[in-house]
Amino acid sequence: MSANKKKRSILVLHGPNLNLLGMREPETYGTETLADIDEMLGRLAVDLGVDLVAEQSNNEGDIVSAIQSARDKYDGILINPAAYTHTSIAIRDALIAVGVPVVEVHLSNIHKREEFRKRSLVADIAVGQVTGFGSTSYELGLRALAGELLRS
Ligand code: CA2
Repeated sequence: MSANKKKRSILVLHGPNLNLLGMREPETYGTETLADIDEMLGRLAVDLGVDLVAEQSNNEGDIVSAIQSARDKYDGILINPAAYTHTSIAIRDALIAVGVPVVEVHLSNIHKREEFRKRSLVADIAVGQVTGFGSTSYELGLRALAGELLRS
């Protein structure tokens, strides 16, 4: 690492009900638990040379606060807003306000499910969206975000 390149840090945010992963609806969301996904991301972060902190909340306000607090602490956000993807102007506004690159991920393919899941309030303000690959969506999203940050 050259002297003027500091290590990049990434905040991973998981939205409501993702704490139930691996316990219900495996046909839609797979059999891995959230802890499994966070462990995988932690290992990948080491390989990619980035710092990573992961948080989950079932509460919209807590997610907004976590995004706001990222301002001086993190260089990018990897987020699965879960159901708030489709409804939360507050999360969208917080992501815009914090101004760091955002990558949106989903376990299921939101474009081939119910109509209401096809609209994301995050997609057009994100660097990109990875959807439909199970936990691999998170892996691909982290690789993409780390690549984006390490190039800048
Ligand atoms: O596919 C995704 O990652 C979603 O963000 C998951 C959300 C859903 O509302 C989005 O439309 C797509 C739901 C997360 C709920 O997770 C559960 C996990 C296990 C059992 C029940 C729910």
